[in-house]
Amino acid sequence: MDLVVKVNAQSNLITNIEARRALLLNGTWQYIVDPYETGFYDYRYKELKESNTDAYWNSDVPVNKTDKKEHGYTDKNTLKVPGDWNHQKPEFLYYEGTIWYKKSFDFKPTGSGRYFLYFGAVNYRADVYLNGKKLGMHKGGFTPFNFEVPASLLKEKDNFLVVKVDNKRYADEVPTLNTDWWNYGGITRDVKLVELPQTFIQDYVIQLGKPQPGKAPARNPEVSGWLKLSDAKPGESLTITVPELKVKYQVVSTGAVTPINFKLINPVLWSPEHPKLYRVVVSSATDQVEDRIGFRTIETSGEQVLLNGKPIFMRGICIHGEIPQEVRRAHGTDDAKQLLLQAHELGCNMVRLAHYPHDEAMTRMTDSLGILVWSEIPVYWTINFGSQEVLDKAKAQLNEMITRDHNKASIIIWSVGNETPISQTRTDFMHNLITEAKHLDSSRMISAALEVNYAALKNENVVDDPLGEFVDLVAFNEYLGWYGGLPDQCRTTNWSTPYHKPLFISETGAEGKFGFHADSLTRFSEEFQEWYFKEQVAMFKRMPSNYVGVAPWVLNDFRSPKRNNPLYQEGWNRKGLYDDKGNKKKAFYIMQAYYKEMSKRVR
Ligand code: GCB
Repeated sequence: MDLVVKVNAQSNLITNIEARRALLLNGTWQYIVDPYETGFYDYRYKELKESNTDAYWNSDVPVNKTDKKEHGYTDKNTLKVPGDWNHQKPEFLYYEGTIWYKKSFDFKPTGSGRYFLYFGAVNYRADVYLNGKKLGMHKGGFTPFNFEVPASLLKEKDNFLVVKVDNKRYADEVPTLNTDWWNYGGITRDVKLVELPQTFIQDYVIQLGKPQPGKAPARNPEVSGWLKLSDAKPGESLTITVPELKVKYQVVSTGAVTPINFKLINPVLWSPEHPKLYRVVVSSATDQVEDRIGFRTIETSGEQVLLNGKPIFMRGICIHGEIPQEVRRAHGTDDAKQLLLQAHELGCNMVRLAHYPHDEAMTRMTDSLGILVWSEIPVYWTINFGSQEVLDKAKAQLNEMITRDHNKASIIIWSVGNETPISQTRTDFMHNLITEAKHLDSSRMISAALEVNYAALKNENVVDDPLGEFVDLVAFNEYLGWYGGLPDQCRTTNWSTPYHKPLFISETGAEGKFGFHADSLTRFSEEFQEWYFKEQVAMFKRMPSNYVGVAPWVLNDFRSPKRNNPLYQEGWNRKGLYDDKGNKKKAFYIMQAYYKEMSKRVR
């Protein structure tokens, strides 16, 4: 067994925030729209001093009648949190810039605890201020972060919480300027004020270690991982119980991070057929936290993917974190349910959460429904691979994605990016991310969606991107018949990889507008898309024996400013198997039938 005692030293993210006592700060927030960032910079474009009364993080209420105030929060201007701003007001539909959010709240601390403001996600940059003091700044639109709030800063009445949210795109950010999805701005996930003891359980990994290569997990498999306290407390007694399995494991802490290692006696292993989750209770001298954790093993063995020691075939679908019916970012349980039920109807046992970490409600639900997950950071297309700073930003997001979800059994693949153009600089950058991902979590597969050069396509195509050497699963996006030639080209096309690893099709798709009917040669018709999938499925059936699954692009039509055909697109990417109203297109039934067949053949 390999012992996974790896933790990124800089990370202060608190895991399993759901289980913590917290004041939920969701709801109505007041806002000021500030395209020139007047509330942040003075007229010489220097950042305002913290105490400057013109700064929008400071009170908007004049003290004397002679005071000059040029900003103010009012109930005339409010936004709902969580939620992107674009869908909430017609004037914000295409807004990319800064909006200041403000929430007043009362809070009575209960004792001698520590307090943290936790944000599920803010797209893209968040500067957070409480009662005029800056708590911190975070970049990255899809991962959580928390800032400690000194207890002395909290008031019983009228705390003045301000978040400056800026979703402008920049070349040196992750993602970069160019993406094929809409850049929804705002506080898009939950906000909480969390109360914790002085020394608390900050993070833990309670997962099965890797099994002996190619072997089924032992009847009494070993949990190996670690437990991290907020402060180094060597000598403290730590306990993990799994009541249903009668496990009570005790260990003495060795510092901030303590390795753990114990056996489970004959557990029901987590799988799509039986997504068993166990109640797990973690305690230290001063803290206790509960979780629901599934135990399973995942590995590649030769050219196969083994779940609990048995080969699997992944019947996947790519999903954007968007509710197209309301043209907004998805968040929370209801949205997760809607998207996952759609995938379930298609016959999926796997989802690729593209192209960024989705709301935690999604991965909690995949855990309880038994749907395998590919989770990805938005290292997308042509980010600045030559920049150390950009690499650090990508690593920070990788770290946050993994820390949030490393106890979720459903997640089997961490992806470090999508369709990155081959060059030595790119390969070094991506290799670095893969190494980091393995360092953070050596129990899951690491992958990246590689791309295909359509100009160079032949009958025999080899997926030989040099990154193939470093990933566990060779995954590639192909759109043969949409971006290259016509769908009948699939008849003579074969795929392989020289890396002797499992091969996964991480995207394939064509546009079709629901309700537009024509002959199958007419692009954007449902019939064209249906033909495309018929030819693709016939090609899948000729894939080599290391073909382990496919995730078509994409579950639903989604908003993209790059899609400007005035008849068929109008700002929508129409590659959904469902349209933006939830209607199933003809192509849906082709994939559904294929998945039905595959579910009988391979488990
Ligand atoms: C891709 C990208 C995906 C796009 C899709 C398309 O290869 O990975 O983000 O939306 O193609 O529709 O072109």
